[in-house]
Amino acid sequence: MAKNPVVAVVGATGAVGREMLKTLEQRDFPASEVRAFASARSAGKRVPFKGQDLIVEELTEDSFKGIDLALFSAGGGTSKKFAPHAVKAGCVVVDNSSAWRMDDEVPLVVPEVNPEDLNWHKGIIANPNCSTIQMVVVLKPLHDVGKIKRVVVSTYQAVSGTGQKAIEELEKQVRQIFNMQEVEKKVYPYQIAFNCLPHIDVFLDNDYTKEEMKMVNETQKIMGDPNIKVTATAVRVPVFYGHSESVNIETEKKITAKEARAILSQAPGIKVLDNPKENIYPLAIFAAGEDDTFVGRIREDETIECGLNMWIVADNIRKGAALNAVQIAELLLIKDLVRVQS
Ligand code: 25A
Ligand code: L14
Repeated sequence: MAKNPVVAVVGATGAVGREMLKTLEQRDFPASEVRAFASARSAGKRVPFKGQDLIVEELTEDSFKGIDLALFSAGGGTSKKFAPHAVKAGCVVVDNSSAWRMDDEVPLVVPEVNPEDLNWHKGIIANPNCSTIQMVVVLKPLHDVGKIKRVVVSTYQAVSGTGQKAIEELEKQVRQIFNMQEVEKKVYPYQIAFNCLPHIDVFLDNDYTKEEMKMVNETQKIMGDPNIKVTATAVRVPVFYGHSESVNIETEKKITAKEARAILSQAPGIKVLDNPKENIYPLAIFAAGEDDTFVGRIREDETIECGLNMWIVADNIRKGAALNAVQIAELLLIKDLVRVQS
């Protein structure tokens, strides 16, 4: 039996980093030690882990000595700069930022969809974008049966995706509005309270946002099929936790709504909540804090021969980020793909 790895959480003071620590604890991840890193700003702060506090250390190029496995969620810049140093020190990196996702040398993994891609990792494994993760968990079992040709998705994304400061902004704006004060905007270009913003991440030359193009490119890479056409509209809504998505798919072979419900109820990581007569359908308030991806409102698209509509909801900080990263780490250990150094 191999020894347990020393694990680092990089960005441990952030919304995702804290959830990573919580998830490692809840799943009793077999670490011999867990260490917390963030920027100099947070060094010396405490973050809770297993009933105690970890003292946050400043991340430097030399931090990775003696660390076997690092979970990064400190933004793309930090990942670009520090992940190569981690790999040089013999550490395996599971990276939650967008920095390495489309790199041909880096597997992009959702454990329910493409666990086999972990086998060719060269030190870095990328964790996909939150909106993409919950969508592919549902698309994969349907693709296996009916071969998906095209996906049209609109997202309704929670503010927690942007981090703690955005959670605070929504809270504050709601209070300001009820007190008839002027609304302060720091994180988003417009008021998010009682509003919807068709704008997530930066705009690109093709007038799509980067978030929308992540859904296109990452879906093809994870599903291992460049022929799946995806078009996306990503929208920020005034919800704290849980992304919702309206997803329309066109398949080669017809799948009825009834068949889709049966296929999805057998699939890993999915809970079907679909009983319209009883008002049962997925909601962000049900998904918050849960591990499963919820799917419902499954209907045949009556405008085409082989099409389905559905509503997919998951906790963006858990399955969309921290949980998926920890599941990847668990699989790396099971597959013996981490070298435990001491
Ligand atoms: O580039 P990307 O990939 O698009 O990612 C951008 C951001 O999106 C989040 C994550 O934010 C990331 O920073 N994110 C990424 N993937 C996500 C996903 N799938 C995702 N969110 C949801 N789903 P976050 O808030 O979760 O985490 C930020 C953490 O990163 C630490 N960090 C930043 N730079 C670092 C670093 N750690 C090491 N080295 C660096 N160079 C950051 O720690 C946090 O833990 P921190 O010490 O910088 O900040 C701790 C606290 O300080 C406050 N604060 C933040 N910025 C400032 C500030 N205070 C003063 N001035 C500031 N400029 C915050 O309150 C924070 O809690
Ligand atoms: O992982 O909601 O690429 O603002 C970047 C922005 C995740 C969420 C990523 C947001 C994200 C995000």
